[in-house]
Amino acid sequence: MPYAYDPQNIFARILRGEIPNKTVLETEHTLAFHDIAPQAPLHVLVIPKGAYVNHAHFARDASAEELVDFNRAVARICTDLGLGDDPDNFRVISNAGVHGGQEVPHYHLHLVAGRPLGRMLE
Ligand code: D5M
Repeated sequence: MPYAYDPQNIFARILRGEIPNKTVLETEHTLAFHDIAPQAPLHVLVIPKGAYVNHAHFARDASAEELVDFNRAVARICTDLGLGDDPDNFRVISNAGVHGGQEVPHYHLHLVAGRPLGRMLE
């Protein structure tokens, strides 16, 4: 099923180099950079370079190579930042759509850590 992707969204512009970012990690298919409005001492956004709007689109339409690259990039960041050995020390979130609170319509995963995060769903 095709879906609308806005090539002028801010993360597409970051990927084209039109807007600067504070890169944490770049691989063939993935870019990770610091969130401009961090909600925790560590707040990194991980995005695929491909044009996907949300997690469902990415999981459904990305190639196996892109999926592995993306997930391994997340693991690499956790390891590099010392989070990977303790699964209690970080959270990954991906908002989707209006009800999901998504502001930027290019799939991204928030990786947050560095403070007690509490329970997300009450
Ligand atoms: O989250 C979108 C996130 O994107 C939000 O936490 C702010 C962040 N953001 C917006 N513009 C930028 C730039 N230019 N650099 C870095 N981070 C940015 P959402 O899940 O869509 O609500």
